[in-house]
Amino acid sequence: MTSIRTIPTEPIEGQKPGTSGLRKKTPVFQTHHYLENFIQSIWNGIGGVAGKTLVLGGDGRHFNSQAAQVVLRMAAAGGAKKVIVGKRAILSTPAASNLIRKRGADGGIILSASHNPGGPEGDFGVKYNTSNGGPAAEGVTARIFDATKEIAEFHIMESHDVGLRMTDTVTLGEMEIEIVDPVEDYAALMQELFDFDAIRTLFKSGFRMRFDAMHAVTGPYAYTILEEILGAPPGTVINSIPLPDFGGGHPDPNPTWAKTLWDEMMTETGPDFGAASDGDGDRNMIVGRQCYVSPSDSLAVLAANATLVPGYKDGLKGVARSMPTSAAVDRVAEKLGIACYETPTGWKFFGNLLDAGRATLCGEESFGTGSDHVREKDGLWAVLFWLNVLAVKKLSVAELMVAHWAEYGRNYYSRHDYEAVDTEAANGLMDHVRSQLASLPGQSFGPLTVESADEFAYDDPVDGSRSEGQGLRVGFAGGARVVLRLSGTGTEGATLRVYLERLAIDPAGFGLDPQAALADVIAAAEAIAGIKSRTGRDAPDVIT
Ligand code: VG1
Ligand code: CO
Repeated sequence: MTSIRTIPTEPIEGQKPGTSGLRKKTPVFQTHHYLENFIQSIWNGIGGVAGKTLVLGGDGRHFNSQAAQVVLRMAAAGGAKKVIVGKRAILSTPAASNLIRKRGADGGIILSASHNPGGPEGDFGVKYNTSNGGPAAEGVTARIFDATKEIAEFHIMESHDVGLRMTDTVTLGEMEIEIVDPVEDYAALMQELFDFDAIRTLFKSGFRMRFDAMHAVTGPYAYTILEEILGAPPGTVINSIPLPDFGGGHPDPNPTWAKTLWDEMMTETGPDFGAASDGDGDRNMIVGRQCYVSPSDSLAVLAANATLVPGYKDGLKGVARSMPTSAAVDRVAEKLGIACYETPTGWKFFGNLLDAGRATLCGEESFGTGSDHVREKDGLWAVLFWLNVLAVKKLSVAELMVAHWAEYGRNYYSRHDYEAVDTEAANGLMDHVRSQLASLPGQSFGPLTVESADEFAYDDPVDGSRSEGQGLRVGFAGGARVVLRLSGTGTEGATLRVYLERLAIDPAGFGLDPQAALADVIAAAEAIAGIKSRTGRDAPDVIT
């Protein structure tokens, strides 16, 4: 027997969705009615779920299974018609986006805190995606946030846990639950986009690859696609078993957190190609033998070579990058004669451009790359795109990069993160820079002269909505730039992100280490923002 219960509750402070859904420490999500309150607020914010079809899945982190049961019970209580859920409540973020689109669902819930560590003391998160498969736009998250402030009760079905271990179709009350294989539809989509025969031939020729799944959700996806379907040698995919605490690691694919992979790739005898993905499978790091590819450069390379790949053979409608991402892709777009959009940080801002057919490829400096095949960034997609390009070009990653820079110039780029900074100190630093914006143009810092300085605001060209306060940017003559913003995904204090960029046109200067190449830009950022004294830190916590 199942019955619906209505339980009185009160608003909980701070349930404000950030860059990518609501992220909090796992124990916070586990406090009494915390998750229930937020799920009910989502239902209330989107006008209820009665008669709707939803997709549900998560990255498998601690509390994933319990949270999925709560969502199922609350969807049933809200009168949802159907929920399509990944087996064991697992779905990578891009796979969830694909399922929403493919099945024409009204939306979906993704249980993940992405690249943030998991486990009982780690982070948990809930994200709502709309019917286009993408993260809810700011208007929707604002309504959800409003609902969290007004909530007075929530509705939940009383029932036993729904068995999610096998693919099957079951019911919960009146609601149908279809349990699907998390990998199948996604793998089929990848086969439509990429030349699997060419990649198979590449592996047969002795090409060696290492994919670090970081004990996160991409393990089963990468194993099935790379080793089973494409014939990559056994052992190509490492750390492929998803674990609730990601093996105690930090499932963030960058040189700091994917260090084992990094060290192997930096040796002379390392594999030809290395890649890693994050907790929920939407990020990617690309690294060749002794050759790191910055995410901004990766986007530019994919754009420049897109027509080599079956899914993009007819060319790109346009490209889009988040504001702090380097201008490397702008230079490619210019040459291709296509539009290049600059959006605020966060994948939700790409949705309208993709839906309207204005952009085909999108990317962020934070290891996110994707296209109009789904409405999320997609880690494994980027890896397959690279493999397809390498299989056609028959070049090493290093050779490809050198050829790319020779043609377009090199945008040296780095991001310096200062984590868990005192919130007041971080806000003070931002205010300090904000107060200088008007007077900066014309001032010189070492060899760099400020050309422009502003606080980024975005007017969406499709729906006309405006998003303000999206980062402080200082542009210097000759294409150098400093951007400062505070993270919207952290769960402890504030995280200050300092984005640094400089353009080099002369190939003689291409071989520098980015930190050395950016020394003047780093010094200018310090002079303008007083980072060391204001954060009390001598150096960034993470450099990417
Ligand atoms: C970070 C990145 C941003 C990305 C977001 C979600 O946001 O900078 O580019 O879209 O994470 O990525 P913030 O506000 O902390 O800078 V994921 O893979 O965590 O969904
Ligand atoms: Co992610």
